[in-house]
Amino acid sequence: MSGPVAVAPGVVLWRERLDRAAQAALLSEVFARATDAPFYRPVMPGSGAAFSVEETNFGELGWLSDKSGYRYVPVHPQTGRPWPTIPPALLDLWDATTGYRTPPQCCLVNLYRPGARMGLHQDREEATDAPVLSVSLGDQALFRIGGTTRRGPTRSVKLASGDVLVFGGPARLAFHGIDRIVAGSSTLVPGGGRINLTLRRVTKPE
Ligand code: MD6
Ligand code: FE
Repeated sequence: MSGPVAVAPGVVLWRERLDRAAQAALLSEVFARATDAPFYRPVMPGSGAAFSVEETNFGELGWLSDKSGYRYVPVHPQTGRPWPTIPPALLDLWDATTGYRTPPQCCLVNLYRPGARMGLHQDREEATDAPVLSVSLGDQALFRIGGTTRRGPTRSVKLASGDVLVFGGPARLAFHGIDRIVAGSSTLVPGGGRINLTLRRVTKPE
């Protein structure tokens, strides 16, 4: 683990914050929960076009995109069951890196098989000033971040397995996305690909 790097105002990156053993332990916690809350392919509001990433969630609220919009929901859209709990190691990481006064309510899990990507977007369905904490596992990804308008300059940073990013302050509403995955750059995820976990506070703390 090296010291944090400031990627942009409000964006702090710890490369390899999780070592290989911690990555493997977290990955098995993720896949164990995904047997109860299977990955599904969300669709875009309006058009109904399928995402190239697959998703599931942990925590009291899960982020969902479907034909009627983006929102947080308490149950899995296919099973109707509550989402599994957030892995304790992630709650510890939230405390250690964000220092935010209350725990996260959502862990959105994105699964990128080779070829999957995520277009530039803002995360703005959360009614709070809390940062978002992002953990990368598996294949490297090219992460692009810009400003708070869709146009304008962007910069790219490679995210590798074990990297942890805190996204807050002036960057909280910055556009960002994943241009591509470097297939075969890691052996961590069985079948290949990348998992990204983002921890979010959704509602304002009391
Ligand atoms: C990804 N990450 O790394 C996608 N969102 O696969 C995000 O969309 C993201 O890394 C909010 C804050 C941090 C992020
Ligand atoms: Fe995002």
